[in-house]
Amino acid sequence: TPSFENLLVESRGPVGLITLNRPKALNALNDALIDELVVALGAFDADEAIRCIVLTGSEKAFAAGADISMMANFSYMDVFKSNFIARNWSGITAIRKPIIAAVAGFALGGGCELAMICDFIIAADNARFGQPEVKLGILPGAGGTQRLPRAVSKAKAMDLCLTGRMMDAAEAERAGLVSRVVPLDRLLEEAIEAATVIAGYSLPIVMMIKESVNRAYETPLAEGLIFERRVFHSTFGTEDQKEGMAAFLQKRAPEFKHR
Ligand code: CO8
Repeated sequence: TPSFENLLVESRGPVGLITLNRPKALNALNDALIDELVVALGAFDADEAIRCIVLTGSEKAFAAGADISMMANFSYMDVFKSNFIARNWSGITAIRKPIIAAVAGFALGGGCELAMICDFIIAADNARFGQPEVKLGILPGAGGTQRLPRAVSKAKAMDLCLTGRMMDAAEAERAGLVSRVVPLDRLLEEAIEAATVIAGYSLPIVMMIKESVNRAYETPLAEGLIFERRVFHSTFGTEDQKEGMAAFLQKRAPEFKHR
């Protein structure tokens, strides 16, 4: 396994666990961290023993955004030429196995955007989400103005992006940004339990579900429904469909072959 400067990487059975680890800067994001994250995610994606991934930060911060000390003196040419932010983020969306974000503390700016790029978010009760870029004289640059309105509503997204205020875990759950809120001391356990449930299913089926739900964001409904039906039909060509249904009828637990 490669060693990382900004991440801790370990496996918990079939679950790959990645912890953002720049504690001095509240896990502020820089290109080096995202580069490492793409490598670590790619390694889990390629590892047959891993079937689901959990991405987390510290108790105080999932990530407090892009590193402001790094950005402060950037010029337009600096950010244009280096394709600042977007350069390496597409490596995250290329991952085919599910990624659960387990968010405690601050998820601000790029940190909120990173959580939203994951497949779903489980939040600790101390989590706080926001897009405070407006306060710095910039706007969100890694999907905040695009993924947030799709995840919540135009009203909530405008409110957060324009005022720069933070929303707490309860508000984030009401708004639909997070799938569940759990006590801080249960966060990692709960995320790993959810990932372990997912890891118990057929991996190709799980990847088809991820791919199909993601189509909902990228295609009109009619196209998405056609995509879903094609993939749905294809599941009947898998051994795992035979096994899943046989196990149900025989009142036993399924033993999926493709995991
Ligand atoms: N960048 C660099 N350093 C940071 C950042 C950051 N985003 N956030 C916190 N830190 C540092 C602080 O400077 C401080 O360092 P030091 O101890 O050396 O003074 C340390 O972390 C602890 O922070 P605080 O003392 O401020 O802790 P508090 O508990 O008082 O406050 C807050 C916590 C509210 C999170 C506060 O630190 C804060 O407001 N941080 C900035 C949040 C912010 O504006 N984030 C958005 C950044 S812009 C952005 O993300 C652009 C998005 C584009 C995507 C790019 C992804 C690569």
